[in-house]
Amino acid sequence: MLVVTSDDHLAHHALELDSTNLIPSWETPTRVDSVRRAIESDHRFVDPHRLDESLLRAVHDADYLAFLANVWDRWAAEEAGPAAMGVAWPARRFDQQRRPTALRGLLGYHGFAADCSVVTGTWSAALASAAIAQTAAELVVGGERAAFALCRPPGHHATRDQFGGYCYLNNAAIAAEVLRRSGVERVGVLDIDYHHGNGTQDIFYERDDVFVCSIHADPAFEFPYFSGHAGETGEGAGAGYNRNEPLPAGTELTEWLAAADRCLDALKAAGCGALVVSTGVDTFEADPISRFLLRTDDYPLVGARIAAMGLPTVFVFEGGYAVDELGLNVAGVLNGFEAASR
Ligand code: Q9C
Ligand code: ZN
Repeated sequence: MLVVTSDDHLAHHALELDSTNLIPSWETPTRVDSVRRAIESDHRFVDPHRLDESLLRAVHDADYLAFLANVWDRWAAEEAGPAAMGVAWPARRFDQQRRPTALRGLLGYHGFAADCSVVTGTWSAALASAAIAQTAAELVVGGERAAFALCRPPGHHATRDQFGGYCYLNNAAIAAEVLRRSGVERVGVLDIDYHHGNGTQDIFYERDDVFVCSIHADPAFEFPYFSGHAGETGEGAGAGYNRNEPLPAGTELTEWLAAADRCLDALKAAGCGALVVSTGVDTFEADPISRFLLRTDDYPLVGARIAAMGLPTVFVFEGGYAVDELGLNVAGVLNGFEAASR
């Protein structure tokens, strides 16, 4: 399969508030190396195309994009310290609409979690990551059966106007938008990351042309805590075009695949003409921040299930933090997909 990647992510390594410690984020630059090494002999690598900024404006608000483009420079001028982080968020009964002018206020307005900060290389890395997802989708539009966007930072937690969960720009949403513009009338997003893809859900919640399905840890016990319940099924024109499969801690392959099959059946019944797979492998049993129990040998079966849809497919890299095994697990998904596609 064609793999799109670049080194433009290397200057992005954020800090996160982990329990009561400020630590280097689990979402590290070494994650891409792990995957690259595991897949370079079996797949062909290509460079990203130039970013089409109209795609960013299609899935994110203009004031959010302006905030992201400027926040680091403003932080460096006004504050000290290696990472720009929020300290207060517009919680219940606060004014959700009014945008503050202070930098600290904007960090809360445009963010939703203290696991995620902005550092000097964040914006350029996020733009490069988006360009990689765009390119993988363009390759599929050009006739490839599938392509893999090996990008970071990840994207599926980023909403129309908020960063969080290590995500700034929603790469999967950008890929879906490319497929829509190519004439695919309904695009399916299958989010297999361990965490709920709240950002992708948010972006497409009121649309029926992109059907978002996510299989994830129940938000009752896991991040992002406030999104991802089974009752969230879309609104307005999007009613019926969002599906969540929250699962308990300790979930193993059999239960996970049953949930995936419910998603794939729903995407098929809705007539989706192409698929974006938010490919997180933090479902792995040894993932340091997660509580599912998938094994390395399980991932080819995951890929095969996706291949059975018979749809043009864009894989977009998301989470996965067991860096040593990360590459093998991603390779399993891609190789399982290809073996079942032949
Ligand atoms: N200190 C993705 O997998 N919470 N994001 C971390 C550990 C947030 C994960 C808690 C996890 C976000 C793309
Ligand atoms: Zn995740």
